[in-house]
Amino acid sequence: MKIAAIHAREVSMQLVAPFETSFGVTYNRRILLLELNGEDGSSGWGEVTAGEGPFYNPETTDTAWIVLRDFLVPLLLGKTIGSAEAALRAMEPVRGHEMAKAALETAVWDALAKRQSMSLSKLLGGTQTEIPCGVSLGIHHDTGKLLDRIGQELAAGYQRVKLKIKPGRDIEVVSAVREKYPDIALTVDANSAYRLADISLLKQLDAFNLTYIEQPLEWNEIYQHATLQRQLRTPICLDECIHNLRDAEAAIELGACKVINIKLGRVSGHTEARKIQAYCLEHDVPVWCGGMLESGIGRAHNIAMSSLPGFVLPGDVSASKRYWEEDIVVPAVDVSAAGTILVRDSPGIGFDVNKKRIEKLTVREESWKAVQSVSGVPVGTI
Ligand code: OSB
Ligand code: MG
Repeated sequence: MKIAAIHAREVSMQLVAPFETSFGVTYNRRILLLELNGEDGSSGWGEVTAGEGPFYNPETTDTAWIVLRDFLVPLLLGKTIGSAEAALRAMEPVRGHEMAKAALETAVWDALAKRQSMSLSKLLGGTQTEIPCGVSLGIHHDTGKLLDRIGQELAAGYQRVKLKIKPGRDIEVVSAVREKYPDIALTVDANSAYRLADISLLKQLDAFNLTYIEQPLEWNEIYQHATLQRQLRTPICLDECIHNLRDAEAAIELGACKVINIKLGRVSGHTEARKIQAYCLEHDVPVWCGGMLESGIGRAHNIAMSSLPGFVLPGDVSASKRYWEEDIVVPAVDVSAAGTILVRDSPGIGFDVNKKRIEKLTVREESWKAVQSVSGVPVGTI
């Protein structure tokens, strides 16, 4: 496929409810969407999952825009690529900026799948037709309201509840939730809010039969997680620390975690995600798909990835209506009463992109086109 054009749009999407983590509160998402066009008429969609500020990882909506426009798009435009892996390789000169790369890499996958009239799940090698879903609940300052909210999510069918925690909103909150819901699958996510010196507090979490504790220590610190894991009964699940297969190998070999959260943006797309998934499957390490408050496009990519073998734990991929009044894909992502999402078998990401809705939400856009060629000779070289 020859990449003829890439169209970038920033959409502004208000969350139905604010989402609070240990690093801040999000009210409104600024999401970059990429539409990639092949010269043969094929097209694919990708989403930049970076936050508005550099607080989850170093990327932001704005850094992704600049890195895409000035460095990544020029590396792909006009190139003929046979696979998404080749697109990822072409972007290798740029260090980091995984979320910017992932938007392009996942758009290439969508386009390649659509070109073959094949679902993305099938092209990736997915084997599950339904994926298990959990919810990620932001920090609540009123524990009573949190308990009610959990009741609603469980009634909707969700199979696991993840609580965001931070110093001052941790042990007491988890204890109250465990008391009211003694048997549910429960996890916590600290988003790097603790340090090894907090070990006595973190050890108290062992009392609550949590499936795992997600990313307790620094975002780029694998070694200290190994030190911590040796002193905890509860498995550690790494999120922020894992950017590629090498990080996953290091973490597992060091004993820094027993579970891995795979996020497409954080690992630069499906190619690297699959490598991590295959490695974890071989080493009996359960994985699950994390979320970044995505629009329907990112969510659709997450669903396809979650259909791969080894995604055995419920992910953070949940229904569109938990985030948006109206999503940008049709149909909206829906969760069954059993707490599952059906994997789509229509071509590519399997959802229709609602361009009218996107246009309404767009706050800036830019197109980049490959230099036209005349009888196969690039204009620039004539
Ligand atoms: O750590 O998993 C995380 C949201 C924003 C940034 C980081 C994280 C999250 C979530 C929400 O937990 C997952 C979702 O519902 O999309
Ligand atoms: Mg997390």
